[in-house]
Amino acid sequence: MIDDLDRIEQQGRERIASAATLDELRGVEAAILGKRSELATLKKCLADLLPDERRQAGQALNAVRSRLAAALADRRHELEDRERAERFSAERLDLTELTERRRRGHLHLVTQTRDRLEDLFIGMGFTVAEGPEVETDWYNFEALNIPPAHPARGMWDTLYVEHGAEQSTLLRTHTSPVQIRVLQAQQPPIYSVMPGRVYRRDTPDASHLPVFHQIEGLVVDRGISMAHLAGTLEAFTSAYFGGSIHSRLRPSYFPFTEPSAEYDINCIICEGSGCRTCGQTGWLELGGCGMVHPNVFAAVGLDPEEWTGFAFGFGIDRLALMRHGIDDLRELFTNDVRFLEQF
Ligand code: 2NL
Repeated sequence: MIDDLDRIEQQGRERIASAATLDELRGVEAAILGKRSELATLKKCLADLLPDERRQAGQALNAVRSRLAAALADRRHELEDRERAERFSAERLDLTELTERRRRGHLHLVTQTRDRLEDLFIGMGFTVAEGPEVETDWYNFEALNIPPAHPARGMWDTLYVEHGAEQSTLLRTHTSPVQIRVLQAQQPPIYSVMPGRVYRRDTPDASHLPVFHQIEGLVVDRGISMAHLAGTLEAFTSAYFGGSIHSRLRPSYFPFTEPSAEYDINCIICEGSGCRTCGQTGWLELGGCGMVHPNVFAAVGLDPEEWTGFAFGFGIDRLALMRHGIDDLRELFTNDVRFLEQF
């Protein structure tokens, strides 16, 4: 009987070890410990033995039974761990892979630049205004003190739209008509910026495009002076380019401002010492500005004795080029993703 028990234990351990799944292990358990197992049969035979032998054999049988039960439990834990690990790895969703494979787009460099400019001016207390891109001659020129035969009309190569009387309708050459619309719609005080797309009849080259972007600013209040203009542009300059870049004004001419000035900043490449970008001058021209001309106030029915104001304007595309050291405007709108995705 002891020999039988040794064999039963040995075979039992082998069957336990070779069970590859929990299901198989349950089958093995029934076969070696169940009612129809060899152990159960042996147990029934105990009754035929003498009392001394019966006790000895009974103890040996129970010891084998409990060692096999322990081996079964160990194997069960092992298989449970393995099956859980397999289920987890089968159910795993790799979400990082999704974000890596899908290339995400982003806002165009010019849009980013425009958003940043708007944010800065909003931070300085300005509101943002927009208006139509197809305009009348009156809004684009006449209200801005540029009557039909004015020699300054040559400053803007205009694209006309076939609509109404000859040359009465055009693609706006600057965002100034939006300023006229704001002046008509609101009573001063006005502190607004007008960003947007503008059009000129130009052949594209490194520094000209027939479609480009401008932002203009307009302040109308009582007692506004050139000092407010210079201070506002200086505050904007250091906010946009950093505290080491400053601005200056140089006398110029625009029909809609008097006096008028060019707005320059320290060259952001050499910070003023002179380089190729600034033509050794240390300064970069950013745009124009001036005090709102009395004739512009008159065109919108404001009393130039009561109201004073300044205006400024500069190109958004050019600003984006300068900030990133790009040397050709056309790169911005060729729409080569390999170029655009850098910004
Ligand atoms: C430039 C120069 C400028 C203005 C725009 C303006 C608008 C009104 C009245 C007076 Cl309603 N002025 N705008 C004034 C001076 C310069 O832009 O170089 N832009 C790219």
